[in-house]
Amino acid sequence: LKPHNYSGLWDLLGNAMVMTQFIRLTPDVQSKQGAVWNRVPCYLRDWEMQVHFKIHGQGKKNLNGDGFAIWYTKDRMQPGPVFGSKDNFLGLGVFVDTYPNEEKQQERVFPYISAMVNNGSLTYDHDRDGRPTELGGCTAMVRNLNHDTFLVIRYVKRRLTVLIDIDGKHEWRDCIDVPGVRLPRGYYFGTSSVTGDLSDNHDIISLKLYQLTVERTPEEEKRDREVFLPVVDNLSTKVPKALIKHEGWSLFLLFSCSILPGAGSGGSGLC
Ligand SMILES: [Ca+2]
Repeated sequence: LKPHNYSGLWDLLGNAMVMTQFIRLTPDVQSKQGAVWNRVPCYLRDWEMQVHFKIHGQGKKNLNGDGFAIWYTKDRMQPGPVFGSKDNFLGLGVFVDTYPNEEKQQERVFPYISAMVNNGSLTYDHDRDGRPTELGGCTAMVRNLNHDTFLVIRYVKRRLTVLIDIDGKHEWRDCIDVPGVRLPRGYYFGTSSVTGDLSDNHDIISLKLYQLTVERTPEEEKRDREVFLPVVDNLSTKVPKALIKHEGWSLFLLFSCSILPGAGSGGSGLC
């Protein structure tokens, strides 16, 4: 996704605006929400989404909000309360949460990145910054930086990892690593953001999707067979049951679907 070639494959929602060098999901203004969603369902089995983003605004420490989400979900273009998108979603959400709503627990430093997989039955607990349903997370000081900030979501052999490059050193740092995540194919990529009483500019400079090619043993082929609802193996160890109502690998970048300004033509027809 790059601004000049976003139009054929991406839809804007709400207050999102196409600027020269980025897409602004929200401006640094109260009570805004915006999103951009890809139109083409993704049928890749193993993939990596690279997000180049910038969060900046006038608010001083923790007087800014609320952050943004990167989605791989069945539910596209549906505004809602989870960083500007639908709750009880089907799929994956990775949240860059810049405002600590939960006041009691002071041990967590914000901004905080977390991930959630939902089969439609779970509600994101905004007042607790999603703690009850998070699969993992890390602190990431990503506001008002002068250098570029990146996040990668990698999904290979049912393993979900999130890595960040936010220190201006061009090094990936581990943030989230969860095995046994089963995501259906044919969902949509998107990103959304919301501001409330507090605000920030939430800018997406690029989104790049890569197909990853990995070899699987026959056992892994069987294990990784297609699913029709998102599932996390051994979820009970991660999420309290009360909230649920009902190795090594090699990769080659085959193509990229680039969605932002100045990115050239780059294979964007594929995703
Ligand atoms: Ca929050």
